[in-house]
Amino acid sequence: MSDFQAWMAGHQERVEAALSNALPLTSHAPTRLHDAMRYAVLGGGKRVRPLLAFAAGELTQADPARVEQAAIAVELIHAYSLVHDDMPAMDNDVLRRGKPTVHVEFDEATALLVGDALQSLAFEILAQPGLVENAAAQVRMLNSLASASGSHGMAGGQAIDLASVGKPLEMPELEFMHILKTGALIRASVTLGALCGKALDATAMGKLDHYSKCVGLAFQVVDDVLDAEASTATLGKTAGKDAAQNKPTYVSLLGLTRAKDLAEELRTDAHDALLGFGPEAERLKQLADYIINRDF
Ligand code: GRG
Repeated sequence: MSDFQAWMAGHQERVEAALSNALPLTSHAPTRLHDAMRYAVLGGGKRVRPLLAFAAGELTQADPARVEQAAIAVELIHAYSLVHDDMPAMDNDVLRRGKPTVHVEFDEATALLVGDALQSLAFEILAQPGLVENAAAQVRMLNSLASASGSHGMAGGQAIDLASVGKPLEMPELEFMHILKTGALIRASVTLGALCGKALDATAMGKLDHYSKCVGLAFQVVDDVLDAEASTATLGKTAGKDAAQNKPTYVSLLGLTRAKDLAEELRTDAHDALLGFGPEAERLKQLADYIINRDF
């Protein structure tokens, strides 16, 4: 196992334990809702967003205990979005992270409430008094996660996505949709992790933000490539859905080869954005590589 793989595995384990600790116990009422919340969040997922938060926290020498809380807040928002996205009114899927989706395993009303409750829990965690020493930085973190999740971020991107099924989208529109739907939360993961530590000046923050924009787009390009190339068993979610639903994607617009080239270009841009930083940016570079080279 490489040093990076060990770092990743260690942090994934840490995230799992922190999430388990933060989630309500199944023995507490309402037990069915709590059971479904734990089902939705625990025991699956690559935890890419928390890993990005930890890597950004290393850049600003943040206390990992603080980053951990920011990291799980972002993951809870991500988990809520997957639960709602899988519901019949949206993507209508039955498989997620290798197991039945929440509305299939429980029911639709429970799935709606799971998403609602996970979102509230994320903000409860991020609003903990004293999470970071600088109260103004904590308010920035709350603001950043709220705007990344809302209509100018993930929820807005999802609205554009739903409205575009079966319609031909041009590249700028596709890019705008993904900057909001997938990119905003990835960007917030990096910002939140960095804000847990020493303040960066505006130039450094701008470079870090450019890195996260590149990684966010690359993540989506690779997601489209995997949907076209990988199997359902490998992905743990239904493969080939984009083509089946006639959805505009990077693959449908560019073809597989150019989509892969684009992911490579974005990887180079992400690395270049970090050139001014020292060895403390190494994990962010490695994560960009992982996001582009992943096979699920
Ligand atoms: C319902 C408000 C609302 C938003 C849903 C995230 C999202 C928006 C929809 C998910 C659909 C999708 C396949 C988006 C593409 C990129 C993406 C977010 C993939 C899933 O994220 P991973 O690969 O999943 O990080 P794991 O399971 O590893 O956490």
